[in-house]
Amino acid sequence: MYMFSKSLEERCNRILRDMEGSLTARDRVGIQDFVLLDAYTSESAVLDNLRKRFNENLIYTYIGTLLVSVNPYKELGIYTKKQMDIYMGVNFFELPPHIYALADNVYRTMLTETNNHFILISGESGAGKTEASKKILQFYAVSCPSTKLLDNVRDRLLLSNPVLEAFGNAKTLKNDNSSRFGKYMDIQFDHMGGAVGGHILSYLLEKSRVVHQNHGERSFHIFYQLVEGGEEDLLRWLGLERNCQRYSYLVQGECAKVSSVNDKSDWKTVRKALSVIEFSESNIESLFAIIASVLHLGNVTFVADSQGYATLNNKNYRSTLPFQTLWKIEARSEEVLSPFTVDQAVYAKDALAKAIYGRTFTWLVNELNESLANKDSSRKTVIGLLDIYGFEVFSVNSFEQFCINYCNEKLQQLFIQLTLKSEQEEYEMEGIEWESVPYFNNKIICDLVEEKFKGIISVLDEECLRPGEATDMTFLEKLEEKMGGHAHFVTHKLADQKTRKTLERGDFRLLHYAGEVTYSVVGFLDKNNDLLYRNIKEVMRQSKNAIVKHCFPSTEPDSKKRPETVATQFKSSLVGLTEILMSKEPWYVRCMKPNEGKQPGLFDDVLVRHQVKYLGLMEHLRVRRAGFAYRRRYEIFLQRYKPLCPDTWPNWKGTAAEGVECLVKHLGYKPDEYKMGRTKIFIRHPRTLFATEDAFEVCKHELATRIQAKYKGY
Ligand code: AD9
Ligand code: MG
Repeated sequence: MYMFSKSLEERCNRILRDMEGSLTARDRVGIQDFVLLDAYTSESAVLDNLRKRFNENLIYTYIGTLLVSVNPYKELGIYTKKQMDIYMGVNFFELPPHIYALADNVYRTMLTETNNHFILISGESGAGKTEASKKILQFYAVSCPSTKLLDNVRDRLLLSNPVLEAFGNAKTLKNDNSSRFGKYMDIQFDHMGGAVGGHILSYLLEKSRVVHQNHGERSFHIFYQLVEGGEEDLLRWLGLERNCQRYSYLVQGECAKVSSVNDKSDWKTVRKALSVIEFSESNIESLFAIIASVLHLGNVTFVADSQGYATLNNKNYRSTLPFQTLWKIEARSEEVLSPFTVDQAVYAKDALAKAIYGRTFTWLVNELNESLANKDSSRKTVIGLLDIYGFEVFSVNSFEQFCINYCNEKLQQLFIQLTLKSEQEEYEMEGIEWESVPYFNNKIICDLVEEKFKGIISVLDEECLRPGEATDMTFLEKLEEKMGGHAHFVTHKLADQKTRKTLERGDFRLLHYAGEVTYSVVGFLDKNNDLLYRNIKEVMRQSKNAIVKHCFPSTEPDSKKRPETVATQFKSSLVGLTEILMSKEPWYVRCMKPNEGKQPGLFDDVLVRHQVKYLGLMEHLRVRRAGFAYRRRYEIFLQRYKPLCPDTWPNWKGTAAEGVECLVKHLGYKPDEYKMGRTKIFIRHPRTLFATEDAFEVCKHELATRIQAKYKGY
């Protein structure tokens, strides 16, 4: 439980006690907040500090209220209940940096200011975003008020994670548990701070993974969990063998087993989670029947008949399967596919597998939302957690990486807008003297990708409108025509001689904020169109499987009206996300990868330096250092703290600004500790504000005692 009601003395004693018990000199290695670093403009000094702390297993460091985290790739024992207790209800800078301190600070700010917040967790693939978001959720689960009803919500919030991860995460070359979808989750709190509900928004699942994985990668965890962990009778019922090697869709990457992943025990967790979240047994059955049917579908092969048309290869036609859905798909699709060549039939089969899985994932998110929904209409405040797929570069990058990296580009833009840009604009607006800090604005890259009529997505959509004529290569040619000369775009044709050697004819390269990525255009048109044969949709509609039926509704817009392309849908959903985030107070966790080998204890200077650069940490630090950590409108500041000064209490007659001036003079603020803007007071260090807040607590306490004494005799 939180400490709001405890006296200041009690609180201080508790902090001291806890600190004595848990803090050692080791906890103070290096500097805990980069803002206090003397050589704060030196990248090397920042890097040294990060390395020094990392070597002592101190993975967290602040830049003001921003938390920098370096993935330790090992268990540190710093996420215990005891640690949570230490951080609960304690001022941000009183203890060593921790993700719990940030979570606690966001929570308490939300409660005192009754407004909405979000935590943007960013960093490249494998940097620790998903882990960070889980730690935050776990902290709230433990620290928020508890009742029987609230505990039920808490369990559902916590258990939604393993379910979503099973269906939406997979092993990639970068990360054994890589998020292959974007997730934004609102945790809703009532006015007492109880977690009363949640809502999840998911963004573009990488469903192509269902049918194809690159070498060293896997499909989504759930497939392996089912095959490895599924109960005997369940597998029998689904017609599955306990052997991943048997399923063509599971062995493309030739690494069905991963040492860091335990599919068997994860299966148990997911099964249990589905029950707690109250999925009905029939829905659970339907869900696993779909997973199994995708696996069976993957094993369907075609041979050419005497006319060269595709026909089902009967060897794989197993008539003993208990569920009819699959047969319908196959049996009917045989009719549908019969005029196809073998290649076309395989293509249609893969498209179907991807569509079924993608739509089932959407269904799953909707079901989780039903389960997390808070039916009570009273006003709630929320903390949003954004955990999206990180920036990634592979040896071959395709449409999926293009979308993922574009998304990261947008989040970087949001970060810039909310921190570097708006911060500086605010000083200007408030007339605060300020030496501006230059920074790289990645808007130019966002525009290159998304600008109406001109951007890469527009060109791609245009090509998708010319079926039969356009190809991936004509798309590339159009890009060359339109983007030629752009500082962040290059192709084989446009490149100078030296760069040309590093590009294939079918590539285009984008100079992203986080580094160069070369994309192969192969498959761009197809993946962006994401078309499914109408006949197949009709067959799916007749399925007996309740989820499939639901996912292919008869009211689906007809093919006469062109559906929006994948990239355009994604672009719109990111615009929607930006709007959601812009209406809330931002907090940041910047995650970093210490090395490319997922190794504990290895700090690769070059790699970390690169991340320090592109994450904009130096610029952020400069703005923070020169800036003012805290600002408040005069009216609000005066209203809260006026009891601290006899001249302002109980009523101040002059303007709010004059009242604040009088108040801070009385409190002994030194001239360099604060500045008076047009509408707000700016306070340089949080410690000044904390001292004021503590004085306020004491004053409140005294006031209450005096009032009590006064009315005692009545
Ligand atoms: V991706 O963009 O989804 O591919 P993330 O989400 O940034 O990526 P993730 O959180 O999944 O990375 O972390 C990768 C792995 O690093 C985890 O599976 C853990 O094994 C490891 N990790 C990350 N953070 C921590 C931590 N705080 N403590 C210990 C960690 N291990
Ligand atoms: Mg992740």
